[in-house]
Amino acid sequence: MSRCFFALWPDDSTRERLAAAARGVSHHGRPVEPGNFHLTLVFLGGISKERVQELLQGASELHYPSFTLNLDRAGWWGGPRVLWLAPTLIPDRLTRLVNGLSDLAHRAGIVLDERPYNPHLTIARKVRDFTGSAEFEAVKWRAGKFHLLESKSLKSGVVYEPLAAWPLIAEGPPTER
Ligand code: 2AM
Repeated sequence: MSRCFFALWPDDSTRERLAAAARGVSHHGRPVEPGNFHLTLVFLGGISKERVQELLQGASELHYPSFTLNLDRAGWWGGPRVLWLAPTLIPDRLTRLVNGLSDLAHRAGIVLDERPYNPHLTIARKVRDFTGSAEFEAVKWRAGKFHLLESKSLKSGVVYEPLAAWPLIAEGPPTER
């Protein structure tokens, strides 16, 4: 079984800008390595090799348009104690992509988390409280691909390994927000 999820995986320059933004958010938690930064689209959990193959095939048949995310907001959830960056405005194209990938996962027989989708990029864990102190430049992230990632627990900690990537189709300017 592999622990997998679909995600947006930033390119190097976006990753650097995200790292700079994350440094502007004060906390006493455990920072996430910038090399691990990602935005989960659909969390799949532990799945078999056959399921992975099915998803690889299914995802290659999807066609969704690219979009830009503006990560302009820092926040904290007390339950899982994670600190994150998120977009105030959720592009309709992101929602459509997540719905398409969720349908694909359902068709492969994967039972998904039923909680509403809340796009966020975790920048620190084990954060006991957050004063809201954040001074950073919003990061515009042009999402031109999506990835299937595998989460691997190593002695040195968790790392995410991209298993495959698919392009999002470049289209004219969005008509929706
Ligand atoms: P998080 O950053 O808020 O922890 C890999 O674990 C990725 O999948 C993380 O981005 C994690 O979100 C997300 N995720 C979503 N649902 C999850 C779940 N039920 N268990 C673990 N991770 C989950």
